[in-house]
Amino acid sequence: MEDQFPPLQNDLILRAARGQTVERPPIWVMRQAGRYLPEYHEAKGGRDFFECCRDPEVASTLTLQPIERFGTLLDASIIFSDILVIPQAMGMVVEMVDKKGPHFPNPLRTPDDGQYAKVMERSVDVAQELDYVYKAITLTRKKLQGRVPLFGFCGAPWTLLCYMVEGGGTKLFKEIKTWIYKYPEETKALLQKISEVCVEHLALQVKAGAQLVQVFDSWAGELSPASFKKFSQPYLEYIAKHLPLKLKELGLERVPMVVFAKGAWYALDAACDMGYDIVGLDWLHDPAQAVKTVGDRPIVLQGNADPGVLYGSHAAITEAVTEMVKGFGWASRKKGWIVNLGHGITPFVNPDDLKFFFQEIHRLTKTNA
Ligand code: 1CP
Repeated sequence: MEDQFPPLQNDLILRAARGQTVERPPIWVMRQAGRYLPEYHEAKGGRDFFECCRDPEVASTLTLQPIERFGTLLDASIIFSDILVIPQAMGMVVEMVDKKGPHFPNPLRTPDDGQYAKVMERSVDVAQELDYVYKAITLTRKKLQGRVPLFGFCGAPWTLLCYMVEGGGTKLFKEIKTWIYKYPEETKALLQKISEVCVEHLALQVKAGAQLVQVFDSWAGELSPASFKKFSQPYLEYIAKHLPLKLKELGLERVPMVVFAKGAWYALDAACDMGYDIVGLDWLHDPAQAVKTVGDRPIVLQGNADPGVLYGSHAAITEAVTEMVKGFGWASRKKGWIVNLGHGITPFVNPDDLKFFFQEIHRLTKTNA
């Protein structure tokens, strides 16, 4: 499988992901392709968002944009797709409304509204439904010419269920809270079903050429510590346990797995034992404290600058980078850290300020070498 692709020239993130000592911390940024880049809007044109995801040529062009722009400052790419392709594969209609975000015309409202039974009973042919993602990955690997490794990803079951039940973004989480506190058993059945699709989707992304994978639990922080244990953690663990088994079944090597449970600061200790290699941190974590929590466990941390610092002055960016380099103990450890923001890069960031962030990481980790 791997021999069909050009040889890798920069394997820094793969070595760091294995916990090896490295010359500098690898860097990538969640949502590094997308709305803050003028070339994204240009390439997307008037096209619908999901139409872009479904066109491997367009999706690979968008994936490569940050790599073309930032060159050797970046150490990984992430396939241009969305977490909501899984609900689509499960038979739900999802539209992307310009400037508003995702919209499900028929969300899951109650266990007996017909839609629930339909989703539960449907057998999902992931390979067929999401074939365009795998085609985009294979094409992107070829176009990358081995410059950097490529991430595949999926949404975590909890986060996906939030969207499937709420019908889009929300501040209140009224519908999903109704589900977990009124219909916990039906909620768990759905989460299990979604988890199985996640495993299949990640495995097929690896088969297509993804070299690492990340599970985005963007709404983990909406759960209490007790409800996180019931409605998110078991399903994150299911994915971490079953993806390697599925890969083995397909005759494929295990790949490094990242879990990013945004807002679930209370679950950091648990996240280190969920079966993932890398634990993503949002910016609410103090890096030094997180390093302490990891202790002797073979876990690599990823993160975690406040994405908002990129709206600030260069002095503020330098200060944030300095604090991170110190907090993750880079000078003395030289391992265990993948640089990222604490969440996706936000619209309206000037790409030159992101470039400055990258340059400062390179400069300040070299100084300490
Ligand atoms: O470089 C990349 O990372 C691009 C690939 C990518 C990824 C990893 C996209 C493209 N989306 C995602 C993940 C994703 N999608 C997440 C998890 C990461 C996170 O928390 O930021 C989530 C929650 C979504 C759902 C989603 N898709 C939203 C959020 C809505 C809300 O509830 O706040 C939005 C706005 C989208 C659309 C989307 N997905 C990706 C892009 C570039 C866009 C913007 C589309 C556009 O307006 O042009």
